[in-house]
Amino acid sequence: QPVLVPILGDQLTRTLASLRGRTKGDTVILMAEMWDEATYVKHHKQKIVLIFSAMRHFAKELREDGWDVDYVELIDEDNAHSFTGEVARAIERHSPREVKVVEAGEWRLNQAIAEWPDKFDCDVEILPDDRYLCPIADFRSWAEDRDHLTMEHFYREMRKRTGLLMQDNGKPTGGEWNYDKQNRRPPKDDMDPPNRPLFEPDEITRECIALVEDKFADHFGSLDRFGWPVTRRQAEKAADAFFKERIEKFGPYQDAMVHGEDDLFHSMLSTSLNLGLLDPMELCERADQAYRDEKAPLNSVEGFIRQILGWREYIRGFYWYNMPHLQKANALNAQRSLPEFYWTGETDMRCLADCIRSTRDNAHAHHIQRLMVLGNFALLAGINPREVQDWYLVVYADAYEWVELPNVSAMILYADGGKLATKPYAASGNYINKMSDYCKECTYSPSKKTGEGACPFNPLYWYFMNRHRDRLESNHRIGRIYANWDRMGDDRQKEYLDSAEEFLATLKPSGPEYARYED
Ligand code: FAD
Ligand code: DLZ
Ligand code: SF4
Repeated sequence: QPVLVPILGDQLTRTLASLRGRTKGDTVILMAEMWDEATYVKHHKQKIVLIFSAMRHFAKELREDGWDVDYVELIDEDNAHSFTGEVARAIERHSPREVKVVEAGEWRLNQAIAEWPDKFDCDVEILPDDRYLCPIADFRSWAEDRDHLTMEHFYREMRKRTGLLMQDNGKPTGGEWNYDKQNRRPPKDDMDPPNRPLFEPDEITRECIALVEDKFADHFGSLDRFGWPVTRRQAEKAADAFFKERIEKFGPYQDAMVHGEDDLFHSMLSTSLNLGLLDPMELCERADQAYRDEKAPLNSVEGFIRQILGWREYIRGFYWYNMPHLQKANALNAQRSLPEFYWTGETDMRCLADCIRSTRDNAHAHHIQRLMVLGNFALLAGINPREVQDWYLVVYADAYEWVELPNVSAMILYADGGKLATKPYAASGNYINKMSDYCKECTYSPSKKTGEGACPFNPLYWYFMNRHRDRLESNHRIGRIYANWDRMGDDRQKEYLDSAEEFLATLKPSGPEYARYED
């Protein structure tokens, strides 16, 4: 009787805890393409192709290596289309003595897995996912006695724990923990960012593209530019290109945005990291080494390590610490429907239109686009968290609930009431104008504050601040701005509020059919 090892679509790592120490003759690996996973939201077409293709490549490599892989395709007749259903069928086929599974990345699936010991006759072992650098239990004990879960504090602990960018005397390399002040450069005309490598679809990927065009035709997104790494080898090439061509300017231009420039100096490695094709510690060590070899400046290397060792781990810990209530949190009582332009891209707001275009074409947008353009608009316009969550989970190829939900609910919408962010990331058109070239050719003007032709972010900003004055006035990081508001006087304030309401009245709501199938 073998051991059955089910592997999920984002667990494509050779050293996965459930595979470590196993012998080939004694193990059956189960992988399944499932309707439930492919449609719990209507994922971007590129995201489904990416996951199916990476799963098929991973299964092929394991087989070539001599492993027994039972791979269930989406179109297999008896496919049960759920994780529990597929494991139940595999138990009938293989009569294993034990099922060994690594916990899932999402709460909903982990709830299902927790029922397996009662459901199945054989033994079931559920292992922690140790591909992350901070175990969930460690985050919990760090978080338990704190009101504010400041990422910077968590990050410093992780630096000390891993020794990344640390001196022998226990001080941070270069004397500072954080070099963000050097990392806010606006875009320049001669930045000349190199393109990331796009990987030409091979036969397996082409089959997945045909499958997705056939079965998921009404899902959001274009497949024309599909070029994501689908194997570890390709992901390593993508990482090589980043360390060779882009890390130097990664830091300074991290928050810059340029119309039509979809990669800039970002690593574009999140899809590979989240699938398990790349290891977070290996990437951080490589960045640390690049600094020590004088191949990359400290502000870029520290910035990159902070994103992975700090933000990524912190976000995952935050997710498990706050589930399941994070899904329903709506501290600002935001109730407006998501505007339809988030799906169609049809808006005169040039910044939003470009971010949505990139999202549709690449299943990707940079962090600052997700945060300060798409997220800022959703926050200021008071879009309900449920629809914003669905949108982000659908549209990005790197989106899984453990990483999407805290970023959306707590980081951009302040829906958790401020546990993650010390103040809402709210900004007027000024910020976008400073950090991008979007405004130059926009129908709207960022310097016009109200009325015809004013950048909608300007009145929306004050509309938001006014609406949430009770909650925000006492916040030491943002409260001071109310003095500016009060100085404006009643007539000017009314112009702002009327302008915002007039704009909001023009928004066409989107139907739920974009994100979810009907029940
Ligand atoms: P880089 O800029 O090169 O950064 C390097 C790596 O750092 C990323 O690959 C990623 O693994 C990690 N990272 C950076 N910021 C974050 C963060 N806030 N949370 C977690 N990891 C981070 N990232 C996802 O992987 N999946 C998501 O579903 C997702 N949803 C987001 C939703 C919103 C509203 C926001 C504001 C951010 C979201 N992010 C998400 C974080 C970030 O935008 C992406 O990780 C990043 O844009 C991926 O591109 P990159 O690999 O070029 O990143
Ligand atoms: C996202 C996704 C999709 C689209 N399809 C599958 C699938 O068919 N089979 C599978 O094993 N996993 C898939 N996934 C990834 C899972 O949804 C993911 O493992 C969970 O969301 C946990 O992070
Ligand atoms: Fe966006 Fe306003 Fe600038 Fe237009 S003017 S691109 S809407 S920030």
